Amino acid sequence: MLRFVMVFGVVLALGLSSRASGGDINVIPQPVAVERADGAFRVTPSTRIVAQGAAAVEAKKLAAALAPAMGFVLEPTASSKPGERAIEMRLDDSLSTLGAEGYELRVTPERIAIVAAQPAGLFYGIQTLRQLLPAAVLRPTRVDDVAWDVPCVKITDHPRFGWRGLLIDPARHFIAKDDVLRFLDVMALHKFNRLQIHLTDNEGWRIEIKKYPQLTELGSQMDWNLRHRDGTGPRCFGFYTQDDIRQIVQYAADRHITIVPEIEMPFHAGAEIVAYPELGIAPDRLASLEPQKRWRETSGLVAPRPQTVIFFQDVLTEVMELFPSRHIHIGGDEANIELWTNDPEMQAQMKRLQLKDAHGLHSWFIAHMDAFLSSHGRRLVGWDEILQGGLAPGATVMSWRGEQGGIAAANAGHDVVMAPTSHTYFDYYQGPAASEPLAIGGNLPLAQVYSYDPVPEAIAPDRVRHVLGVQGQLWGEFIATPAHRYYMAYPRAAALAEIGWSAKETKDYEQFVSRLRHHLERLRVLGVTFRPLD
Ligand code: TNX
Repeated sequence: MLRFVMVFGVVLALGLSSRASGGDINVIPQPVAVERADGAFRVTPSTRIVAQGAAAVEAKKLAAALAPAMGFVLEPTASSKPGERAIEMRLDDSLSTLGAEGYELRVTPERIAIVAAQPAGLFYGIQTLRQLLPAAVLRPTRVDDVAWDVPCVKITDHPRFGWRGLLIDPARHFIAKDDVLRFLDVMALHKFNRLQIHLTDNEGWRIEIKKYPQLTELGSQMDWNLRHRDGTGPRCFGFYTQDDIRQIVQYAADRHITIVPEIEMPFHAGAEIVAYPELGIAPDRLASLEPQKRWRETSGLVAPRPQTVIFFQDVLTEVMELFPSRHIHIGGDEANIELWTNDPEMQAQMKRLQLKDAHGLHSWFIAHMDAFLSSHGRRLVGWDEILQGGLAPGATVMSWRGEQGGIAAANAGHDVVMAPTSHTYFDYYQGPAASEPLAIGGNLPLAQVYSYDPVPEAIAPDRVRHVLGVQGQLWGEFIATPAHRYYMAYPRAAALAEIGWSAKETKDYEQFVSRLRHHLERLRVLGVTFRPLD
């Protein structure tokens, strides 16, 4: 058999005859450097996990990840005896050259060593180790008759980008807390580190805000049932209590994932207009309507008068208490601002503030949120419409209507996250519409996701560092169940994970698909209802 040495994804067939045992290496996302050697380390009930201090916290996660399928718990210990077969996990400053998320993983027949500068790196080393083991290790129940062999290898790895995200949308169809937690588990295996949760939209307000109880009392109970307008579909209402949120945030943090909350404003705000009509345009008329009818009257656009600014800042105050994320997303997209242009009260306000037009008013409103978040040590993120009428100084732009917004913002010295519909909208079809479940539209096959490079050439070389990373969107208008969500997400999210993590030089679609065939077995074992390959 040939001996393969892979460095930067270049496979060098050395032509040395040797026996490689312990299975192939099919890790997703592709690690930066993989050097394969002969032999394997066998995990048995007598294997020790050795770790101290902060490394021991990660070591417990490894033990917990292996226990269900293996049927034994490898209790971490502080030290091992010489010669004892052990999985060693260690923090080492000298690996800070690999960044906060990088790690080194060495496997020999006697020892596995995962070493990193930071706990996150150890965690990603664990995720790689899980993928080096037989896929059955991911089964939630005990599997007998499997040799838990890890092929001998040296892996040096670190991510290309610091923002590797997905978005879920419980506003359109509510997502039960436990389903969010399962979703995070699968993300962690792919080394994602951001989950944006679209918590508010016309169809529902999904987060308890103590100061404004009607947001959830009224605003979370609207069963729009977008997918089944005849009312036969699954119910789509509900909300997260503040305790639910704390639990989700902690569960994510344990997996080195930051939850980025999104509170939509000033458009996509129908749920808050239902709950508090005084936020809307022509509020007296809105108040006289039945709550459910209110948002359609203003298509979900609030009137950004000073009291409205205070309302959203109050909401953000509670949001900041719950979410440690440095980035707080305020939406900002698709505002039908003609409604302001045509409204006498808003016309008067624009005049008073000496604003040229409704774009100026949009910017004025967003700038207030930016200043507010900045004064609390946070950063505002918004969809690329926040560029119109002038970008607030501290804002990060999420570029969704193509790449232009991201290019303009990065070249102007703002941070950006690339999330263009063309490559990252996982609510779009992934094959011929006739043979796919009903989707919002579009066409985004796996190969197209994989082809994406989040750094467009039009970004000046000295501005490239402003590209924080990349994010895939699972908008929820047509996604009502976990099974369907996984179908839309995977395997496209596996391709996205590789775009966000792996070195550009290693990208090779054929080789990705060949690894993916093994990876799909892992997803199957995990119960992820992915879309099969063509
Ligand atoms: C546009 S992307 C939206 C979402 C929809 C999505 C459907 C963005 C910032 N706004 O509200 O769910 O299209 O693909």
